[in-house]
Amino acid sequence: VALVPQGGNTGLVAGAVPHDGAVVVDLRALDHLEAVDVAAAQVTVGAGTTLEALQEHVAPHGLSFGVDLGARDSATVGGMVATNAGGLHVVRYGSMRSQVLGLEAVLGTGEVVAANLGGLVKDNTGYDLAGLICGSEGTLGIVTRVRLRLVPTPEERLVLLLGLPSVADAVDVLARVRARPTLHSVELMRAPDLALVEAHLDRPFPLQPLPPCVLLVELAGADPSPDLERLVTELGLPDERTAVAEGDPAAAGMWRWREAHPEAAAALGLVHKADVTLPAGGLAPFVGSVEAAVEASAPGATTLVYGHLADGNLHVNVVGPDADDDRPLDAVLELVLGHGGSVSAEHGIGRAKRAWLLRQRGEAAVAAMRDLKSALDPDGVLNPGVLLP
Ligand code: S2G
Ligand code: ZN
Repeated sequence: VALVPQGGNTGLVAGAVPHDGAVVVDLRALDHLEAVDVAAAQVTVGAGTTLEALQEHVAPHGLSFGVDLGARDSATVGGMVATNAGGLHVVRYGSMRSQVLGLEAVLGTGEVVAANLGGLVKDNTGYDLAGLICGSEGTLGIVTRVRLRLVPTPEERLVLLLGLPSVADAVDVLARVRARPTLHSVELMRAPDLALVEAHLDRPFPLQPLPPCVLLVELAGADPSPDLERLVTELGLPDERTAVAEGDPAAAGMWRWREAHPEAAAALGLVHKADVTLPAGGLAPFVGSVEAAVEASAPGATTLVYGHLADGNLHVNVVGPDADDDRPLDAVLELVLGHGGSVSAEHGIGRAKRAWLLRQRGEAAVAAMRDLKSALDPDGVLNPGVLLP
């Protein structure tokens, strides 16, 4: 019987949708939280633990989890491992694969495999099964427990908004921002999309008039203010083009502008989502041509472009085309491949992007993936129809 593992069901590429009589394996009951290993700054949790529950469990120990994302109240750790989730702090801590020290999973054969659940930071004994299962989207094994790396909670957070004339300017600023040791996030927003968010939140953005391009930069650590001052001085932006928030409540207020982008798109109608990566040199040209690429096949569509600029990861949200009209997103993904980018940065392949895997990875790599699949799931019961074309 085909099995479809599900955690919080917050996936964005139809990677956990049952078809043809498949049985959904709901993992949310596996939500136990083991004691935090403070000395090692690690913890083992059940796959069904929500990201929010994990964050609350480790916070009293002065520890945080390196991956954070908007769906934290329902996304589960197991699902985040299965999709190798990225989120808001990849530039500082990496994606889920960088937080996973070990895991337990049930393979398609029914075998229960434990890979370094003890969390040894160095265990160079054979293939990295945890790393392989991370990002396999439930097609090689069902994750049941995960051993995670934790990070010291930064004492102070500063969130800076930088109003810039263009995406090219924002990409130029990246090098200076990356140089700051307290850097935790760099998110791109654009004026037309911020105007939609202003309408959605029914309040004005802190920088007025809306700059063509805005970078949200989070600096966090023991004392991030020298980094902030140095960055603002180096950039030499006029005061009216910068805004700073200090401390959690004010920082959350600034983040609300970025996290409300998908909501503002959804408020307009059905959203066709592309989650893409561009090489640094391709970011500005891509943003400069993506709306025309959409317009060609979907006149009058609304296209939002925002995301994790330091990771080269942009979210393209298109509203307007019918649910079954893939032409606009196909045009976006062709443009991405034309720039040497990736058709999926952090959301995974699921069912939605399966047709693009061969284009992205090539015959030999996909053949190797099939070999791995047939070894670990010989009967093809794990999430059939997902990831592999
Ligand atoms: C983001 C998740 C939200 C979405 O905003 O960073 O990865 O719906 C996305 O695309
Ligand atoms: Zn994202």
